[in-house]
Amino acid sequence: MRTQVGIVGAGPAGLLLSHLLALRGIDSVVVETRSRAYCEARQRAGVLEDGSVRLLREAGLADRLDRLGLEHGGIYLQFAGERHHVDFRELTGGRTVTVYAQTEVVKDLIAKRVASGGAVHFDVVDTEVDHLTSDQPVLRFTGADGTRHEVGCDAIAGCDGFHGICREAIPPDLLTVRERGYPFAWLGILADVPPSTDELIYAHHPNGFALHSLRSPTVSRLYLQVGPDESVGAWPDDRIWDELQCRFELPGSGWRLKQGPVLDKGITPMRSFVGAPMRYGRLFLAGDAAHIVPPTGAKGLNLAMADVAVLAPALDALLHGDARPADDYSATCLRRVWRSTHFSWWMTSMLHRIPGADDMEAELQLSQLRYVVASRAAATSLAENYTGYPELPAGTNLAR
Ligand code: RFL
Ligand code: PHB
Repeated sequence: MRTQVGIVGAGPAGLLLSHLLALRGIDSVVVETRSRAYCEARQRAGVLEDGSVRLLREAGLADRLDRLGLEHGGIYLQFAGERHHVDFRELTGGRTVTVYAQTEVVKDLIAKRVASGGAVHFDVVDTEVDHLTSDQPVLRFTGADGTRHEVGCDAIAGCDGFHGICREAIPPDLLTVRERGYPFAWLGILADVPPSTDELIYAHHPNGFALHSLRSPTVSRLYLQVGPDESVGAWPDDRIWDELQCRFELPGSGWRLKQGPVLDKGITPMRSFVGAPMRYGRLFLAGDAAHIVPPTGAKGLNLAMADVAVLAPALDALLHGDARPADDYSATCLRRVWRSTHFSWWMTSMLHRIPGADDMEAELQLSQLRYVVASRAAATSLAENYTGYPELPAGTNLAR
């Protein structure tokens, strides 16, 4: 087998890259260890920045997004028993975000790849990448029918997430890692109940952080800060709802969280991680394979999409004899990655109960929250970061 670009991983990064390359007439093969059904059902992110929505529209991927996505002009920050609105539209001159689940983005991408005859191999095992410093790197995998394949490529994209094999193919002395763990995790549920809010609520509470997000007019997505080593078994539905009611309570307002059947439940650890450079020879890392952020700023999916928006034109140029954009790929992406890493760390530190924190730290946290909702400058900074960074290049020009 031969292809121009071998892509490891059929998450948002790998699938979108494959599509952006196809728009440029570049051939790719995507390999994925999980089944198609698993990839389409995995509950993860839910918020798209302005720039991500524009990219999907320009790439012809927004039919369902334009019908089903929920445009939000702000968020609520709740603390000390009060709920405050941060108005993104007003603060940023009209910028918004769109609530559209990662499951739907992935479904749209897979449907498009399959409809246009793109090669996506699900249920593969034993993926290997080799000869990465030559100009003919090799991708090997065993397909669902047990056949071993070897694919000669011009370049390989490692879009295989945080636990994939591609980052580990870079010699450790050539990869600089910066990382931070957090002493808590998120318990997330999907509930068959209409949202109790028109926009996301980020709640700071003495018991810990809570987030009310949504998936559709009839389905809600809710999160609770829990201990780093807790198991889902310790959280029966009643306990989850009681804790959510407590953390979102607004005394005297009459507001109450609507409850319904829990459709999905999972625990996500929190970590910041940046591996650099995002390239080794003809191997290019994109998305979670290179960097992860805690979900408090809703940045993970958006960063994955921004990376491949830079990578597609860079690979196009490389394949046509111009190495410069590929040489700049890592540095270009890392500027956005570090901005999002800082913002996610800042949101996480401001909103969670930090185990072991003393009264001094608790007061500093509350002071920061009061400042964000009282100062136009501080609120604008949050709004600008949350909605995205038009000033940082993401290579959204799809034309060659
Ligand atoms: P993905 O989505 O992890 O996709 C990588 C794909 O690679 C496959 N793979 C392999 N395929 C072939 N051979 C191998 N050896 C392979 N090893 C792995 C995997 O099966 C997978 O299908 O990475 P990508 O495309 O970079 O996309 C990134 C986003 O998925 C991620 O940043 C966000 O979802 C992060 N994230 C969240 N972000 C938010 O903004 N809000 C959230 O609420 C949120 N929740 C989450 C999350 C990430 C989670 N992970 C990674 C544990 C919840 C979870 C559970
Ligand atoms: C989600 O809808 O899953 C979501 C929204 C905002 C976040 C994290 C997750 O900050």
